[in-house]
Amino acid sequence: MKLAEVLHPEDCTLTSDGQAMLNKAQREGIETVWDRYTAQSPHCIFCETGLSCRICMMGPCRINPKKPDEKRGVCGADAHIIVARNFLRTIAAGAASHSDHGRELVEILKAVGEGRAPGYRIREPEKLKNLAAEYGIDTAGQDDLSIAPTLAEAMEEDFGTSRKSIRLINRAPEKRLELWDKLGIIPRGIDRETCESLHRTHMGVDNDWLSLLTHGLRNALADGWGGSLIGTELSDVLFGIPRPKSSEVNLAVLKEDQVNIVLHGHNPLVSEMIVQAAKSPELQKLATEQGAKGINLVGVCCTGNELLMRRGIPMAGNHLMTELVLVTGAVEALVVDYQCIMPSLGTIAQCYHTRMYSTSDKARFPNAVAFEMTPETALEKARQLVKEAVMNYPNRQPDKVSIPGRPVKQMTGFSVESLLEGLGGSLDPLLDAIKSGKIRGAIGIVGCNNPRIKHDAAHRTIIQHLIANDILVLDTGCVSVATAKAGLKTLDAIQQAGPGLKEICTAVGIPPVLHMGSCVDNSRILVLVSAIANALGTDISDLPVAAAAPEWYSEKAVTIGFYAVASGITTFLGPMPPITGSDKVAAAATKGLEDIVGACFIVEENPEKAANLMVKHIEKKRGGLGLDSRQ
Ligand code: BF8
Ligand code: SF4
Repeated sequence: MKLAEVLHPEDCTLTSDGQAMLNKAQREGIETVWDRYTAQSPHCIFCETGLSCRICMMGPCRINPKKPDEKRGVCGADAHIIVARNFLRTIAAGAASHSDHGRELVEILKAVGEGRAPGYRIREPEKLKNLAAEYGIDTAGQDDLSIAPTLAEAMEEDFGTSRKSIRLINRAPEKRLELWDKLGIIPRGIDRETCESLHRTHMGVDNDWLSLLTHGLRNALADGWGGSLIGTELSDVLFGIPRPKSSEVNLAVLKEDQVNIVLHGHNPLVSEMIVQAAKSPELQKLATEQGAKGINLVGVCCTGNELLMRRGIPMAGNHLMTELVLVTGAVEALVVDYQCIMPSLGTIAQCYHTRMYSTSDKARFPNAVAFEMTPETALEKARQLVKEAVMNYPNRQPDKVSIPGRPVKQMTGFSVESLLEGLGGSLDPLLDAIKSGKIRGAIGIVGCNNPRIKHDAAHRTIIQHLIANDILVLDTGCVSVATAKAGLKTLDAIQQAGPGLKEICTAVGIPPVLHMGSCVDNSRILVLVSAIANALGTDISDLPVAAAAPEWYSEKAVTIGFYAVASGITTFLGPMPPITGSDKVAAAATKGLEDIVGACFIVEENPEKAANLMVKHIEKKRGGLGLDSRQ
């Protein structure tokens, strides 16, 4: 039987544009992530529970709990050691991804200061100076360009081994810092903790599941308060602090009569240069000469989130829409940097006239043109790339083009700075709303899509339930596309909020779901909750807040979840991480950590049940703070 006969688009995705394109893909014989997911199912139960190990070549091994002689790997590792080692490696991979991204921003900052990066500049001198002050750099009498390399070097030390603690962790509340100090989990260096994770998990090093898990907390903190936070802060310095603006979302942001360039990946370094290049009158004229009405840039995934937050560039879709964007047949160029870019995309591009370009030497893809950009060459290369896209427009095959639906409006651009500005310069109005119970609390809904779960369905169900219960939602990453497509980022959506949240959103003029950016921008949420905890003189774990990743798939999402937990934020997960093979590791992650760091994972795949648990959690935290509680 052909897969298309068993896969029904309406079971795969909640979104109508996604369903339309999945139908088209099936008609045109194009394989998608859902076909491959079905082909791969059922998944290996040993891997799903974390019980397989391929760390060394005495193995690979797997633990079969049902067979007494298969309770240990060849080296003697039991289920708890194997599960904890695998889990720590996942955290290390997520931390490495975010932090390597952050490091590239440090490198650009240095290159800008040294005059080696044409096209880039310091857009937020004030933020640059504030950061320099946090790093103890004396900026008196120095101009921006001389501060930049000094700050970059100080940040480079955060990645290395020469510090006792990464610098920006000092933004955490005093009580949290004391706790981390007591537990010995203050990250010393971003790369150091990740490197140590790989060392500890080599055969014959750390064979204590709790010790492995504890280092996981430290490694995750190095990401959240280190690599990710540096990534966010420097993106703001170089490209601007996001401020509220309106834009649009869904596949209909592609234009039938324009050159469409889709920007995919995570690091704004490349996409920002494409944005600059596409403005060139020369290239616009070239587009007209090729019969197009202009050059249309759209984003997907987190590079898209970065551009949306700062430039209002519309979003074509999230993770599970990335293949379907190409199925429209209307894309001249797909430009990618790194992370979450399916290796299938180049093959799908070849079914149309679309050309896929990879821009990082560390992220190559099948059937993509390698078009490496460096700080020195990025602007010039971006111009060449946009030109190639324009010249590809006449190759479009009109009979293969179909752009479904209509664009949906959305508001975006809620950085901590812009929120504060919107509140009149102080957190007090927000704190008052929480204290009075008009806003019961806030939940950061973050993360991915996963073909295990109907695309965008869990996100939408949970968030509608939360806002109806007067809980303010902050979102980042791929979930933010789901909420925007559902119209939840408009002022009209205020009508779906409970009475208290409705009153506050109306007064401030904000939607009940606030877009805070990409996945590295979850660090913005850390900074915000720390500021709230400091203002209330308490710890993050006491606040009526939570995090949730209802449709997560990636290693980065695990790391984010774990740094949230380590920071005292209870985190609700949809899919269960691969830890159930060890009752000890699973119990610690989903319960025991509560007694150690004041938060843990709560796993619930059913969105209605998960939403109810979140509401209960918020009310319980309110009670703990002596605020009125609806429990
Ligand atoms: O960093 S939400 S699918 S695109 S991992 Fe990836 Fe997940 Fe999307 Fe962004 Ni985050
Ligand atoms: Fe097997 Fe141990 Fe090697 Fe893992 S580290 S593959 S359990 S022998």
